[in-house]
Amino acid sequence: MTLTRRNLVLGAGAAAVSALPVGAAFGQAKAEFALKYGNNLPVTHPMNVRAAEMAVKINAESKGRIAFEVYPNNQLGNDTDMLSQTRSGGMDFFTLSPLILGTLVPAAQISGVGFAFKDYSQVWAAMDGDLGAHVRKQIDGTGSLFAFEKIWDNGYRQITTSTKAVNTPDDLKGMKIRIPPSPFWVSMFKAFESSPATINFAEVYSSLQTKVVDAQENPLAIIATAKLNEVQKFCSITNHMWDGFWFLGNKKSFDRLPADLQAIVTRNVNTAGLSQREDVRKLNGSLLTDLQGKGMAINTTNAEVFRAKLRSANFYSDWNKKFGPDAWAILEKYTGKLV
Ligand code: X2X
Repeated sequence: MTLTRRNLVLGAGAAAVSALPVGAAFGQAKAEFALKYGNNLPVTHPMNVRAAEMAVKINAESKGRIAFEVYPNNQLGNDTDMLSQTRSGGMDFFTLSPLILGTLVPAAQISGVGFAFKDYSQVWAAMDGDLGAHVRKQIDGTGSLFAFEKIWDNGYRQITTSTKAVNTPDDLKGMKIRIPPSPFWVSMFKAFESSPATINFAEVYSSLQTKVVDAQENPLAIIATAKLNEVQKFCSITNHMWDGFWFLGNKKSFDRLPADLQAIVTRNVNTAGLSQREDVRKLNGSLLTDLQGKGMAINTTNAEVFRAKLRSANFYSDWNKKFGPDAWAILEKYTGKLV
């Protein structure tokens, strides 16, 4: 069977708990190094399309010495489980939002400051520049984890609800909104005077379906690939933060690889990350009509009104203090003055 991106990903869509079928492609004998990578996104999300491709390349370039296995869609557990497994070595790689990583590395949350990055040119200048380097150094400081240089993209986050459109911050007052498990996200949505509930992504669809929460926030690519439009009526374009996915590795596991295999993994993870960024940007830019066609009511908003609300709640000054002046100065080097 000729392996294409499409049948790799779709095949995995039907699979139960099993890795995307990339190893067998080369009829490879038992590999020296079986490497497990897990993530929390649907099989059809660009992250898994590119991850499946990347795994095929790693296995081929290592001449079968590596069996790189991709476990999508929370197959290895929810984010909290997978972070703990990657720290312990139960998993070798894991892609995680800097803000959820903030539960372990508080400094990592700085890339999620609300309305900080005006556009993607600022995002990549910062994340491929000194801000990304600063955060990766903090991740290294955990002693158990490291992050590859090129952060993968999640995109700008939008708010969806089953009850009403969000036109101004006042519409968020008292709203039961799901947010990922992160102190930073709690702080932002408390500043908006909503009632945030921290829930792992694995449980988001069911929490919305059963009305445990009325709202959530995510980039359009996730709203679409996770089919959240089936349980959400309104989609308010707030672009309230940019979010990414650090491609995290277990240090001990990676250090066991010979240098030539480390180089193959590193080059392919970073290259796949750059391709995934382009895919996510294009997909996020193309989904509004698609989601409208599926019945979602879309509205735009004025970012300055939401930014002013955060300012009046001391959100920026509080986090300036928490991250410290040096880190905040690195951020503002790319965004301009935020407070
Ligand atoms: O949990 C979320 O909302 C998600 C999928 O965007 C992240 O992994 C941060």
